[in-house]
Amino acid sequence: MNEELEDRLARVAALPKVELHMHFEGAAPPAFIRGLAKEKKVDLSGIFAPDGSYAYRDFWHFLEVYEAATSVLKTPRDFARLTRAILEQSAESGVVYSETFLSPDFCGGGDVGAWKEYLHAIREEAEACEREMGITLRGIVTCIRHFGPDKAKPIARCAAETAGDWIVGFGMGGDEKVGHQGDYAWAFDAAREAGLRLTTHAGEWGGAKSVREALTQLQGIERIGHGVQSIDDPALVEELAERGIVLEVCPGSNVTLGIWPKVAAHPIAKLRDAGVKVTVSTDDPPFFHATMTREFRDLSEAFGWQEDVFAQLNQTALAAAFCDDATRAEVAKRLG
Ligand code: ES4
Ligand code: ZN
Repeated sequence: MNEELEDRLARVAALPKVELHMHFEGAAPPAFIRGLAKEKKVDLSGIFAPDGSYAYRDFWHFLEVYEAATSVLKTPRDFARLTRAILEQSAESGVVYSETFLSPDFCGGGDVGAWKEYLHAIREEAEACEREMGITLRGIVTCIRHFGPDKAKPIARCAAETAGDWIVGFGMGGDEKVGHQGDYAWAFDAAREAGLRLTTHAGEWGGAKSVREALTQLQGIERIGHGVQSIDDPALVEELAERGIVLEVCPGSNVTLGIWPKVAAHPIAKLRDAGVKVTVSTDDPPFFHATMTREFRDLSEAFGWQEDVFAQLNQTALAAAFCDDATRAEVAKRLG
């Protein structure tokens, strides 16, 4: 690698970063989950590769391994410990603001009282980390699509009951090929009426048509998780740009799961050139061997992007963050 490129990648890697799309349990370091499994005497050996990383065959198997890993996260205290492990990991990548998807399914099974206890523990630890490390965390309550619309209703109730300055959004993850976005309209409506901002996973696996579905079958969607398959529908790309819909793009995740063979073939640059508001995130960092530093470096190497492009990506992400404006102003100071 020539010296000029190395210098550029080092400068890009050192930038502060804003991240909007990270699944909380999916960010759990494998050593952390292994440690909890040992403490609780649960045999999770089947989900780890010989080198200690998570092992899975494809996206659908990943969702199974993910659920197995979360099975050792039982108490609010476990989630508080996880909060610290995740924020240490993100802070190491220079992340100064992070929005994370939290699933009450894994925090009391959708019971509002239990969810409030888990949330209290997570928030308290996050605020301690903010004081120590200068990283701000906010939560987006997330229902899981393949659990079905009936399971999404109590999750939306959990979201509505805790909507405020920390739980700032509602979203949906899970298997995009199950059902339709509109099947979950009740949950999204309840969340929106409680003042929450909305994002949903589409256009990672379900094609451009799944992005259209998100925009037509749900009201008030401001951001799309992934959304990158929109590239196959030029009229949709134009619409996204015109409406200012923000894409939470996770290039490393997409490449690891084989949607594109390498970052240089990823459509993020084309989407950006077409005027779509793109942002960059890690999705489930240890599962995909992703870090925000690596995302920035790989994009710079693949597309020749200089620091100004990454500064712009950060500004787009901060403007699209669901936090209040006082928080946004605080984070803006950290971006310099
Ligand atoms: C996901 Cl439900 C869920 N969890 C973690 N990562 C995901 N990607 C898409 N859905
Ligand atoms: Zn995701």
